Amino acid sequence: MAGEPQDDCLFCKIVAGQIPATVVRETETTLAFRDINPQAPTHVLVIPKAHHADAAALAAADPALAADVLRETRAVAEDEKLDSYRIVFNTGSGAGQTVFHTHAHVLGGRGLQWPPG
Ligand code: DGP
Repeated sequence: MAGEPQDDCLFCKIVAGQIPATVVRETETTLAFRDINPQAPTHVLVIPKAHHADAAALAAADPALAADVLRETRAVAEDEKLDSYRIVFNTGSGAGQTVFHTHAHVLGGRGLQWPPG
């Protein structure tokens, strides 16, 4: 069911403390932690604690929670003193999504090219 923890979800396990992560911020509804395979000097993932498979599912099921995630991306950028940064929600396997628990990538600390690959 939307929002319920999933036994086979990596990020639900991080939320539950069953898998370690380098947490940089936490709110009642969100968690932010460093990506295990950073693509930039700052690469932080911001997730809702509740399980929603991707950004589209989150936006449909709980727009207020989607706003919480977006607010936290800004807080991460401030904490990391980034003036320019990119927020990415890979949505669907064709777009590179590999973990099906919504996450915003916050990438910064280097020049970023456009278009992305
Ligand atoms: P995506 O490809 O958009 O679904 O991004 C998934 C990201 O999750 C990818 O950049 C690597 C990261 N990741 C995968 N497993 C772990 C993990 O166990 N810990 C952390 N911190 N990050 C992970």
